[in-house]
Amino acid sequence: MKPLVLRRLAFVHLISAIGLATAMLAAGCGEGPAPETAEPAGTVGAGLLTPTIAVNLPEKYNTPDGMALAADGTIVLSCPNFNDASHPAVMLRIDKDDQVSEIMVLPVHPETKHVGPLGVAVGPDGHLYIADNQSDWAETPSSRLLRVVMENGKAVRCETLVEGFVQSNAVCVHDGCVYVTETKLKPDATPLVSGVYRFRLADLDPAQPLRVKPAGDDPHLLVTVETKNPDRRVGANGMGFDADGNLYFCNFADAQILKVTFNMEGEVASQAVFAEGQGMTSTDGIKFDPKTGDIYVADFDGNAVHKVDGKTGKVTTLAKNGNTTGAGGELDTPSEVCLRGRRLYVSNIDLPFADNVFDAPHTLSVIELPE
Ligand SMILES: [Ca+2]
Ligand SMILES: [Ca+2]
Ligand SMILES: [Ca+2]
Repeated sequence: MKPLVLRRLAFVHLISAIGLATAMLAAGCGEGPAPETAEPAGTVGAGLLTPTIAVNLPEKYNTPDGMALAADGTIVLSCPNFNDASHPAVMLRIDKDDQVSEIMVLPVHPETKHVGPLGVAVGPDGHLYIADNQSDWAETPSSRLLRVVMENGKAVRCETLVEGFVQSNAVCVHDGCVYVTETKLKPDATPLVSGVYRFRLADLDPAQPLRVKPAGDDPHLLVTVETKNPDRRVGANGMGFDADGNLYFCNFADAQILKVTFNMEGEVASQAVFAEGQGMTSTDGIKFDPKTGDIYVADFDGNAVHKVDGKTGKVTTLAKNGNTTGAGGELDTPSEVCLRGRRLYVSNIDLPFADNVFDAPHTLSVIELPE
């Protein structure tokens, strides 16, 4: 195990590195619905809700991140354990009573000897599709898309489907395809350029993992986006689909959510900023509310959770607090959200970035939403 200080520096590097490279989307970015003002004020205040503890995680699950709701109502949770890597990275299950159990300790990358599960999606096949972020351990693009094959509720093996990402981050499975956000296409380019890949599931073969071409030259690259924030090299991050099949993804450091529409052939028809700022400091993980069509956003830098109106893009801050340990359910650098019924679960990844200190407890918070 590395000394604590070294490990913390490594995490800061990991987070600061969550960025991107060259762009094409710049044009699309400017074509969104014209904002009413330069930046309409979001809504905060009287409506603020108080998160409470959903799960106190043991030390061996010290870095919760990606979450996805499975068909049986359990929440699948990625736990890369960046904060204390003396414990292996693991996929967890949060049952309906908020009890935690292990799905699988993930096998490490054959060369880096590490594995960094971030975003996760549960496919219609019941298997888990996982972004393995290798960027802190590899000199060359080594991040991957993994699949944990599930049979009768049990993990039977972990496969590599795609390799060669710089920083794979979020995963969605939609309409026969798997989508992966790449937070950094060209590691040294300024401004940062990131994007979203799309792969047909039927084209992926674990016996011969697909290797994406570097630097944004791969034909599976669907869209790209530039990140203008000069102080934070973190681009494409959380991702989701609305009920009409439109794709939304986060541009983390510019505190944006972008919307991508498709034509009848499934080609990109438009790309535009759907929501930006309005109280959001960053946009990390997102989930749609199937009941209202609204989007919930984990705001890592803002230590907050927001709701974005799915029709207008107006932002309402649901919860926000200062720098904490996470005790009692207070937000502690939240990176992902997951809605189960009217309970909005929040992963507190607790990476030691800016003023935050990695500290016990290690938690999932929950925000009870109104009916
Ligand atoms: Ca994320
Ligand atoms: Ca904590
Ligand atoms: Ca903390």
